Amino acid sequence: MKKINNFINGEFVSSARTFDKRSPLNDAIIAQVYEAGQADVHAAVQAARAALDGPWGKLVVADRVDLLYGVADEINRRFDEFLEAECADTGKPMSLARHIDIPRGAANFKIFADVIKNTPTEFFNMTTPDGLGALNYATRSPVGVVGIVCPWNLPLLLMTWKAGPALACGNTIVVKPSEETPQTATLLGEVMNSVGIPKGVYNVVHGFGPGSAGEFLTTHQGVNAITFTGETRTGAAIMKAAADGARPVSLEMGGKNPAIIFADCDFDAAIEGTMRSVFVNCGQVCLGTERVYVERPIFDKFVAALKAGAESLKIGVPDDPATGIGPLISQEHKTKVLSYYQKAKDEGATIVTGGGVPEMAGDLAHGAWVQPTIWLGLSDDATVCREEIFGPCCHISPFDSEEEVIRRANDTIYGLAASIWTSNLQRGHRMAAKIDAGLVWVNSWFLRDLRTPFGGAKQSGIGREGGVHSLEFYTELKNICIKL
Ligand code: NAD
Ligand code: 6OD
Repeated sequence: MKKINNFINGEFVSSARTFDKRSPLNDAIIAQVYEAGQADVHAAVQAARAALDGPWGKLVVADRVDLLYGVADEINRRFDEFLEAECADTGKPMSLARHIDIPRGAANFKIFADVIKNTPTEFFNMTTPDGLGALNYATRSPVGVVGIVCPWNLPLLLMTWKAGPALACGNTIVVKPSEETPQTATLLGEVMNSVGIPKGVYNVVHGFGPGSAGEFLTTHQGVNAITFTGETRTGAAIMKAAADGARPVSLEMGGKNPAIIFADCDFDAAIEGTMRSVFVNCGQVCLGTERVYVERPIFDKFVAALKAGAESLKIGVPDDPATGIGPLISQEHKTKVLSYYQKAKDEGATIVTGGGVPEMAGDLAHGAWVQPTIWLGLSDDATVCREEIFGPCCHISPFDSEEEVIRRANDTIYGLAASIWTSNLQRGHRMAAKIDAGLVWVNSWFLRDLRTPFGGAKQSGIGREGGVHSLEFYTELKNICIKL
């Protein structure tokens, strides 16, 4: 049986306890993971702190940048190993991980190396009453040891989205991957060693949240800042933990994202984009669409086309190139998603397609499979129209005016993302300005430029990361004033 170690101070280490990692495909145990206890987490934080004062802390920016370029290149060199590990943990189609998860895992190191290399600091000449003046300038220092708590849906992508900028800024890090997806973060430890990242700079501790590595890390007073991606409830718990010691947090949390389709849209593009935003990664993308509003004149046509698209998706295993949709991450998540499928029925939804579990052959029958599902006919107050499900499903309803659809789209505790489909760009701008969300796509979805601010409004997040915005979180700014 494969064993997955923690990675502390440049070494792969076991611990007193293990937990099982099961395959989403068939529920078989695929690895045993060493769960970090409080002492292990402490050792990781201590190693990270010591590394700040070691060779890492003394590197000039250009050398740090070179090392991070090396990390990106090494991920690309070992691309297939990362691909295998990510798909084994998540069950996602290899075609998806090949195009998104693993390339972004590498790109996240390169882009933030470039950002740190190219970002100037502020400088002001100041006048003073004696006429001699003063110079003000700002410096950026690392914040110190950063704790990174990660989810399971895009494991390498989302972990490196934080690790890249944290390391580029000169911090050291302790990563707590999701208990569901321990492999790629651990593999990255090998990469760090092989390219010469000093020991203690990158550490990985495995385990769960409360009473386990997640809690031990976020409550550890040796951690100077905490960055988190995951559910809003968990983010709130982490914020409470961070209050002790008044430590900064960056939180990327849940969503209940709308797609708004106007009758004047490019119909095929809107269907293609909405298909992706609802079903890609089996609906387990925080930016994904779960509420679709379609202007009445094209409502029936849109529903028919999305139904046809959903029914054409091949449900299958990662290495089948025809697979369009894989399983959910776990049995536990399957139970949660199916409970929403049942709720939709109970609350009177019309099921356009799906609504249950697909028939799978052999041992796949034990996997975390659910059918892509579309509902109609519910009011905006229905449970599946309000709560984040994080599965391959959406509710579609008609609308008649911009004012109406803006009000309905904004009627949520969340504010992560929205997509608007229209050929009238004036309307696109007007709508984008009025939507309460951190990210609005017009005529696209998940089109990313990593230099731009990323994050959620309302209960979807606190803070923004991406490009120079990441520097605001991962560095401490100091103003130095020199009297002349
Ligand atoms: P989760 O909140 O259950 O877990 C995330 C991580 O937090 C895991 O590593 C978990 O072990 C840890 N954790 C749980 N409780 C903790 C605690 N009390 N203290 C410290 N750590 C704790 O989320 P998930 O189920 O892994 O991911 C799905 C959720 O993530 C969805 O809500 C989704 O919207 C959200 N998400 C948001 C973004 C974004 O960018 N906004 C991106 C991806 C996922
Ligand atoms: O693309 C990114 O940088 C990002 N943070 C994506 C988040 C996806 C959520 O599931």
